[in-house]
Amino acid sequence: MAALQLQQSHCSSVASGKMHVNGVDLYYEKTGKGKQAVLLFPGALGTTKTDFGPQLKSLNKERFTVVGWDPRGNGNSRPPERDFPLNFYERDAKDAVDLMKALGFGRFSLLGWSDGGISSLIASAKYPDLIHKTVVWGANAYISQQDLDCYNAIRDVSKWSAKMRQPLEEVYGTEGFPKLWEAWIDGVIPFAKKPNGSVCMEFLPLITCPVFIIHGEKDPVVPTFHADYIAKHIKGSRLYMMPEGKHNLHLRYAEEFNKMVEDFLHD
Ligand code: TYC
Repeated sequence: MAALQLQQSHCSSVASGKMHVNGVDLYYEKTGKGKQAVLLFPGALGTTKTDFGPQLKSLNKERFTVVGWDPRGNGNSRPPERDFPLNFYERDAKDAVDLMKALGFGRFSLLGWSDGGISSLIASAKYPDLIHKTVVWGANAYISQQDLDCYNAIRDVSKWSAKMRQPLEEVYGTEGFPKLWEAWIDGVIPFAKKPNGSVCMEFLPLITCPVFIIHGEKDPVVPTFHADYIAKHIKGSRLYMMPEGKHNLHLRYAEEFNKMVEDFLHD
């Protein structure tokens, strides 16, 4: 019993560190000792801590080695200051795979939320030899007028609920967070001027690995037509619309989410 407890506490322990990748020091956390490696890809401004508590805690540690990371400019991967050039999704995608390579993983799966979902899809298209399977939720494929309206409606973070705002205020400060959020909004709006307003449309038909798309039917910030579009343009992908899910469905319905993801990665 004592030995088992020791082993359990050992395999649920989280190691953290920084890796020098593509000219920046990227922060990561690693847990589990399973054969399958999985990278958790946070949303806009997100960090492994703000976005993935229940996944780091409860994904099966025997089957998976789970890595969370803070993309460059986010959370503990500062400096540099976060910026949003038109290639930022592709830059994050490359940083993610190069971090996993630097950590010694030859092949791994991606779990990407929202902006992290977009970059995960791009990584899946660009680095097919490295990506085993991909799960995305709350991701958008392009920017329509409806999306633009939404960006402008949530630009002012003082109108957000405290629950949404506080975790990011803790990371970036009550003055820093609104500025960085505006920078993100100003960074994504120009995608609307690209052909079809594409954020990742052209990458979808290039993806060959198995992809599971999850979307909350009640997601107030990313309309469900994005999930339909993504599913339709990735050959053989699987789509699940979670009836009660909103944008943060993996936090609110963590147990159901984790189970679905584990089953998909296992198949
Ligand atoms: N993509 C954002 C994220 O990564 C979420 C978001 C989507 C915010 C659409 C606003 O209009 C929006 N968390």
